[in-house]
Amino acid sequence: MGKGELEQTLVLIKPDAMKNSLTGYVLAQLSEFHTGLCFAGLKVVQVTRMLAEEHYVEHRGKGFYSALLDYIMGFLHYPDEPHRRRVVAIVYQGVDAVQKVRAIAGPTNPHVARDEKPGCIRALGTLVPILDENGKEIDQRMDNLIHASATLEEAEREIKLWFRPNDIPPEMRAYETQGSEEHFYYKGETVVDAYAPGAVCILAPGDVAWASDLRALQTLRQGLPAPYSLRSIVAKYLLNRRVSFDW
Ligand code: 3AN
Repeated sequence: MGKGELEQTLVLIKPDAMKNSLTGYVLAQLSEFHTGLCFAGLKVVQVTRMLAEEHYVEHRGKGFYSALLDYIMGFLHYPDEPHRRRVVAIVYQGVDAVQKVRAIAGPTNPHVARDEKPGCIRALGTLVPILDENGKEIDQRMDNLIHASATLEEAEREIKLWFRPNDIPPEMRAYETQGSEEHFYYKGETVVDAYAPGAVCILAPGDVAWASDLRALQTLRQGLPAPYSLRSIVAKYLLNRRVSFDW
């Protein structure tokens, strides 16, 4: 899909929006009536550390990175209610989906959003100081209610990071898929083809995968470098699974 044509984009309704009961408001702002966009996929996700780290990989090492992970994992808005730590992840589809959603979301910084684009979703967000161990402010966290893919390339990376093909109806999948003919297990930061204690089955014969994931898994299993990290591929397969590993 080229620019301006039928596109897909990822939206996350983040824990601050959930906590303030703004889910319905966000969905209404992005409704097909207002935007011409429609759902291709939608799910409730308890965000693992692995997924958070992969989603925000470009911010690794920045002063606000650790707070950003805690924020998207829901620790900051639901410190005592682990069962409420979740986000709503949505794939929207339509003409110019990336730019349409970015425009309605507004600027990243909620204060800038209020100044420059009153009425946008992020104008309802807030800034929270990040303090060091002595209570000195070292950075700011931006609680800006929703995530929206910034570019078409980012949208593809992010949709493949959060969604398996089977989360999206076949007719609405934007990226090449392929059936797996083998087992792939995740074990201790590696991918293997046979079960061993502690291994988690990622793909089995007959399962449908993103073709780019399958190619990367085959390469990684041989111990060769792949264009995508193993964690960026397996994170979505570990979502919402009640198992005893700390992902
Ligand atoms: P956007 O979400 O507008 O695409 P990104 O991708 O640059 O912006 O940043 C992702 C998230 O990281 C933002 N939503 C915000 O919560 C946080 N963030 C980005 N830049 C900063 C910053 N300079 N200070 C604090 N938090 C930031």
